[in-house]
Amino acid sequence: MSPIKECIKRKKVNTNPIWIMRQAGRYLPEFRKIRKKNPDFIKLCLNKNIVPEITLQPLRRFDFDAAIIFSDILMLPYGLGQNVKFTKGFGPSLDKTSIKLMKSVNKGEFFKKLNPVYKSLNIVSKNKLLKNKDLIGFVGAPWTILVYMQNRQSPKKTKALNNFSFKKTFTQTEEIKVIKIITNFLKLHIKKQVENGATLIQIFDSWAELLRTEKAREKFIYRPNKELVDYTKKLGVPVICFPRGVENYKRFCNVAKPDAVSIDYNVNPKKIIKQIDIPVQGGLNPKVLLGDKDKIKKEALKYLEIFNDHPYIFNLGHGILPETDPEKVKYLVNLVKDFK
Ligand code: 1CP
Repeated sequence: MSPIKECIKRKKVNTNPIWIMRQAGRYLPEFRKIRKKNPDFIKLCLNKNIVPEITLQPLRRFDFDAAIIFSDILMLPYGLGQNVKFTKGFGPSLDKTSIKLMKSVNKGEFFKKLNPVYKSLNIVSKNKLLKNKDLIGFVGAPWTILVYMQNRQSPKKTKALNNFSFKKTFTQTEEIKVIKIITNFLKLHIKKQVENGATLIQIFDSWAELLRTEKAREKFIYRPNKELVDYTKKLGVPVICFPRGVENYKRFCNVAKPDAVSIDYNVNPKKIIKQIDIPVQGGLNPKVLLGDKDKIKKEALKYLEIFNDHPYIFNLGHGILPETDPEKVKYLVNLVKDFK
């Protein structure tokens, strides 16, 4: 059994398994070289000749316990007929969408558009480098996808301006309908990833923090995550949820019941360990990796020690920063592997 699965199943492990969110991205010079030659990001995600190699790049350097397929959560709006473009320094820009447009997309068309993603998973799943390691497939959670589909750009851009507001395309009643459509297509996307070799699914609810009341979180975060968690478990694959900034992680875990929960860097690890008993992943602030080795050691050991008697997958509290020196990643991986 892979180290991450052993940890999730609460088997005694000698060392903590480790992988890093966004591990296959912009901080690696070998990725930047490929990216330079492929200016269209969506096209790159759909290139089955290149994606398997990008997915494996971090494993060629570091002893991670998993690879994550090189793709994006915004492949879902793309599959639903909403074009997505990435501009340097700005991030994603999405075309307008409507319920009518979404409803006009059938399963067959959706699969056809995203087929290269599944093909890449299939290819990479057969690689020897993945022996006894997991291949992580992923989706954005329905709420986070809805935010991008409506706002049509990163909420980061509007956050500072007017206290987390974002552009609305849909009325409140429509929002619930759209969440249902999104959820159904997310299920298909999960199923296809699993059929093509994903051994673990992570659900990113990166914009959970935008919802400020329990009532709204119940409707848009807890229950939609639960629906995807139940669905993924039925496929026989473990599922990790990352409801970034959700505030009430306890309630989230009680309702959604993922196999493990990934915590963001604002979560107090000492407090969370008293509140939840499922396996925990992540937490370390990605900025720590920009500091010197002493600082990295101090901060990483803090998490390792707090979670010494709790099933714990080492990871960061959000994606690795593009300016991170790969040498620091190597240092962190060795530190985690040498602990205990
Ligand atoms: O190793 C990996 O994780 C690579 C695969 C991967 C994943 C899991 C990418 C490649 N993106 C994602 C997930 C993702 N994408 C999330 C959830 C994780 C998180 O919260 O960070 C989100 C919110 C996105 C949306 C997205 N795609 C953004 C963020 C925009 C914002 O609102 O801040 C950006 C910048 C992208 C583009 C992107 N996706 C992935 C890469 C390597 C890049 C950079 C593209 C480039 O080179 O310009």
